[in-house]
Amino acid sequence: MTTRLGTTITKKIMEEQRQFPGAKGDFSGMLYELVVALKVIAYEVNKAGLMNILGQAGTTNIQGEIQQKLDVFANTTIIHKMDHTGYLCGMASEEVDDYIPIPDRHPQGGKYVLLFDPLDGSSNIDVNVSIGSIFSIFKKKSTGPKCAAEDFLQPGNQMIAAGYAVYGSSTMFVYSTGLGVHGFTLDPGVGEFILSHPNIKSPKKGGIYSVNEGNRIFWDDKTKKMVDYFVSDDKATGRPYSSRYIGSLVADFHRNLTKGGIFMYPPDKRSPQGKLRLMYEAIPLAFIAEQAGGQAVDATGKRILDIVPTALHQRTALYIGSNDDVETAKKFLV
Ligand code: AHM
Ligand code: MG
Repeated sequence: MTTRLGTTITKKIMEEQRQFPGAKGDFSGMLYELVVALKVIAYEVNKAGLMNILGQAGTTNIQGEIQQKLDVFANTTIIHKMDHTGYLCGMASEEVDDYIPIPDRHPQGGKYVLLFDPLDGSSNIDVNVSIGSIFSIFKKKSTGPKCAAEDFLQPGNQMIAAGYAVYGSSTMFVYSTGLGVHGFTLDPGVGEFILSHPNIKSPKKGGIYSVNEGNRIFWDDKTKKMVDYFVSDDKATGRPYSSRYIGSLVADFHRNLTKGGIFMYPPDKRSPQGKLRLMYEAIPLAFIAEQAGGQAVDATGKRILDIVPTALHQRTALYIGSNDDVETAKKFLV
């Protein structure tokens, strides 16, 4: 009997490595280690209802939010899986106040920096709604074996890879190294991610808008007009759009990436800088969006990938998705 498993993630990572002349395999090794960490998290998320792991851990993170137990688990899993590989000089996590140093086991120090949101959409953990993990990878810029602040505070246009996992009706892993966007589905039988969505391209224009309309009373007029535009009636431009909002950025983004549409988290009176984090959420997803033919901008219409970060936990407004829909949003912003 012959079996055909399809393209595994390992094979795809190795294939892509060959596109980078001179690559020695460090990046591939690091990415594969990260994939293993995400599989461990997926496994834990999928049995969360069976374990005494749901509910709050009783601690708060730097943003003052209550951390869920699975947040803590996901954060620890990624740190412990990645800190001994020798590939990284440092990490930064949405759940950790400062940079995460790497133990002094490798005298040369690693040449990459990993930033991640270990479990995005944490308000959805307890209610069996899709959540995910988001990451981005930069090359170390500073000299010397240790990481410096400048290695973490790089604009998104310097990023070498980004991606996410969605723990939903199936577990998916989506990533880009700048050679298009590729999506894999976890085959739980063999425990391997199999290429299911090669070279994802987002529809140029979609029919979905995603925003938390419960915040409307806190929006400025620009935002109200923009959202009113998407819900007003005009057959020629495919309006009104459908509203879809899960409340897990990674899942909302993934749906809009494949179906077409726009996700918005505008600034409002309560979060004048926006709610989402530039380094852990906006930048990596902006990289994926652009690689799939879409766009991502902030409240001034500026390209997210061109924002030079000044703080690790900086927040930003975010308008992200299909090219034409973000172009429409920009008309209201600038
Ligand atoms: P988290 O990283 O703590 O889960 O917070 C970010 C989440 C995003 O996933 C989601 O888009 C947003 O917060 C939802 O916020 P709101 O509940 O204000 O609509
Ligand atoms: Mg998040």
